[in-house]
Amino acid sequence: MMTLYSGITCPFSQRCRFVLYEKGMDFEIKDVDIFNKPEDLAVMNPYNQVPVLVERDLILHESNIINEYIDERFPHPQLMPGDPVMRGRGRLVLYRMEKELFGHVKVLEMPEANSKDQARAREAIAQGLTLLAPAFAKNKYILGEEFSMIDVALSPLLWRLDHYDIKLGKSAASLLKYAERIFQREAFIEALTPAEKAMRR
Ligand SMILES: N[C@@H](CCC(=O)N[C@@H](CS)C(=O)NCC(=O)O)C(=O)O
Repeated sequence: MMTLYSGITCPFSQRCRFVLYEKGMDFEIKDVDIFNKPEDLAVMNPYNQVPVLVERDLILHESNIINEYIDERFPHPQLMPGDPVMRGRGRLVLYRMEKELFGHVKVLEMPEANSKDQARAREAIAQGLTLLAPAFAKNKYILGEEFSMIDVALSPLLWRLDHYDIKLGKSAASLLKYAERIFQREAFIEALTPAEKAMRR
């Protein structure tokens, strides 16, 4: 059985919980307090961070790497595109999402970050999401008509917009409608921790 070491408010851990619930197989989630980390976390992950996935003698860290492993190990429903061209495109979107959005999310997750850096991070995220928004006027999901791993990866940020105090203008309306579509998925709801549920009322 797979065990996921997961932070109860960690957006990266939420991605992995979401994929585990989409697959509907047996797994165990161990909640980790990131302000009081267990000693073995640094043994499992040299960066001493969650999420970490353990399955027998395999130990993985990095949310997108963990999610691709789960997707290949349990292929139904497949979340990375089956076609190599679309898979290549999907990986590129994931890479850019990490650089252009989640790099800033990390600043907002750091209690020690100063308010100037946090304001800059909010601004960069708002700009990045506003640029993404027009695509949802014609596409149901990020890669087109099919829900994929790329939607999984973005969703924890969309869930936290109010929590991070990020305001989007009217031009992002189609993105917010898309977000509601993701939030209604059964697996998304099941994967939320009580602390994450409290982020949106
Ligand atoms: N790139 C990593 C980021 C993981 C990450 O930043 N985890 C945070 C919690 S959200 C953490 O463990 N922070 C504790 C620390 O850095 O000491 C991933 O995608 O898994």
